[in-house]
Amino acid sequence: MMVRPNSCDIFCAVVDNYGDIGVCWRLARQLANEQGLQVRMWVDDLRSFGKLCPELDEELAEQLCRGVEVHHWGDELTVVEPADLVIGAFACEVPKSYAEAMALRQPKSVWLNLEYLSAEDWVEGCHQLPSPHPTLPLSKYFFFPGFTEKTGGLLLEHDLLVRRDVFQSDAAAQLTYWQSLGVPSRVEGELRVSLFGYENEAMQALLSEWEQGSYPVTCLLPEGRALPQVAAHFGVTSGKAGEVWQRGNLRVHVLPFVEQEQYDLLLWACDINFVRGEDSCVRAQWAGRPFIWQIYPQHDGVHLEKLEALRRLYTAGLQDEMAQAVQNMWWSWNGGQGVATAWRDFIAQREDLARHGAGWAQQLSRNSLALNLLDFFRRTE
Ligand code: TRH
Repeated sequence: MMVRPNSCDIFCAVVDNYGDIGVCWRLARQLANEQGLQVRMWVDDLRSFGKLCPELDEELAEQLCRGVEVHHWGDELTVVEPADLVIGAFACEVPKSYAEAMALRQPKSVWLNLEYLSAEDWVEGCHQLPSPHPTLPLSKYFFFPGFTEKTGGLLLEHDLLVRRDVFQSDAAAQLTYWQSLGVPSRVEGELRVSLFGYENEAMQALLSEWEQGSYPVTCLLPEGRALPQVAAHFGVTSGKAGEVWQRGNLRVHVLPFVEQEQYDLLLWACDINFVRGEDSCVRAQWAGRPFIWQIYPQHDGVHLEKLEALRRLYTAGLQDEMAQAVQNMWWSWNGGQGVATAWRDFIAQREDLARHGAGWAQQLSRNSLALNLLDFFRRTE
C-alpha cells in the first residue's frame, strides 16, 4: 500500500476565461513544489495558460515549467504510464486509452474529478462519492472544494498568509509596489479598489457614484472583459494597460494582466477587491479584505443560488446591518438594482468587514485542498 503518491497527472480542458487553468496551475505547483510529487499537466489550450505564466512557450508540445511537466493535450494522447494520482479537472474526460491503462495498472491509479467550487449545502454530501466506470474495473471519485470542514477545502500555499501579513504590515513594501505600477502615493481619505470582472449592467452607475463621491477612489483595473465598459465611461473607444483616466473623484489605472503571484499583491494592497469566477474570489478571501464577488453567469440563473450560498456562509454570525450590506452589494453587482446605495452602505461597514475578512481567512485556512487530496489518496489507494 502506498501512503503517498509519487506522481500526479492533471487533465485540464480550458472552457473559457482563466479559472480552469488558474486552479489547475496553482494545484500543480503546490503538489510539485510543496509536496514533492512529480506532476504532469495535460492542457488543451496553452494560450490562456501563457497569460498566467509568461515563460511558457505556447509552441512546445512538452516543457518543464516551475517544477511541473506541461504537455499540450492535442487530439491524440500517446499512451503514457498513468500516474499514482490522476485528476480530471472540472468534469473533463481523460482519454480512453489512458483510462484503460489506469485500470490495468497495479496498483490502480486513484482517479478523481476536481469539481467547481460551491458553498451550497449539497456539496458536503457529494464530496468523495465514487462513480464506477461504465465498462472498466475502475472508479472515479468526486472531489469538491469548499468552505466547510466536510468539503475538500481550498487551495492555499503553505506560506501565503504569512507572506500576506508581512506585506500588509510593511508600508515601504506597499509603496514600492504602487510605484512599480506607476500609481502615486495615497492621499488623505483615498480608497483603493481593484476591479476584476465581466461585463456588468451596474458598471456605469458604480463608476458615476465613485466619480461624484466625497472621497478619492483609485480603481485598479486589470485588462480584460470589464475594460471596454470602463473605457466607454471615460469616452475612450479602447483602453490598454498603462492608461490612466480621471474624472471627478475617480481615477482609473489600467493594469496589465499579470502572473498569479503578482495579482495576489494587488489584492493584498487594495482596500476593497472586486473579483469574479472562482479562483480570484478565493484569492480575495485570502487577502482578508472586504470583497465583492461577480459570479460566473449561467443561463438558467443557478449561479444566483451559488452566490447566495457563499454570501450566507460568509456573513453568518455578523450583525444584521453588515450582513445586509454585503447581500445588497453582491446582489446589485450581479444583476440587481441600486448599486450606488448598496456601495454607500457597504463602505460604511468597511472597517468591520475588514476585521471579519481577516478572521474568515484564518478560519478557512484550516482546510487545505492539497493536503486533503493526499489524505484522500492514502485512504483510497
Ligand atoms: O477567469 P474567470 O472568469 O474563470 C471562470 C471561473 O473559474 C468560472 O468558475 C468557470 O466556470 C469559468 O471560468 C469557465 O475567473 P477566475 O476563476 O477568478 O480566474 C481568473 C484567474 O486569473 C485566477 O487564477 C487569477 C488569475 N489572474 C492573474 O493571474 N492575473 C491577473 O492579472 C488577474 C486579473 C487574474
